[in-house]
Amino acid sequence: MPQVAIVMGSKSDWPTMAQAAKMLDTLGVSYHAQVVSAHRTPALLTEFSETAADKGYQVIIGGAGGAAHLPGMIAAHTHLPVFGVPVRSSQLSGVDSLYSIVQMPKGVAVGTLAIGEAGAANAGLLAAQVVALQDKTVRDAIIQFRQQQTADVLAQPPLELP
Ligand code: RP5
Repeated sequence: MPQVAIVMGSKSDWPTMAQAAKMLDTLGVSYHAQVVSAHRTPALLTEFSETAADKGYQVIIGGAGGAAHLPGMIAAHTHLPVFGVPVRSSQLSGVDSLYSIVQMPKGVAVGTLAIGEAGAANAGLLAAQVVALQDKTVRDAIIQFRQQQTADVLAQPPLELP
């Protein structure tokens, strides 16, 4: 069974949420990605969330835009850690998504990431860091990724005027 579930409110969220999948690929973490909508498929959301732990998922990443209730409603149905990604919306640029995800009531937690692709990539990274607590191969991959990222910055040539 995959270690991480990536769910999103609509297929239109996939270009953003694919950044989470790419990060998990980079770090050698297995995942399953699917559309689960809090509003359009509420019964599926309940079934998915309530069975996620028994299926073996360790972390759930939920991405949604606009009235982005998906991560919070998943968190309401499972004890697994849930990371929420606010997807950039066409009307309000994702600030609506951010506010919808971040303001959880005390007692039900969602770890909220930044709006858009950076948030999705970091959700993948955070999910891998959770998996790495029990998985030495993933831990080594994260350490290697961070070292390479640092080396790439330090190897950049001096800046010149544009
Ligand atoms: C949300 O509504 C989805 O997460 C998506 O970000 C947004 C728009 O969905 P579509 O109309 O593109 O399917 O539920």
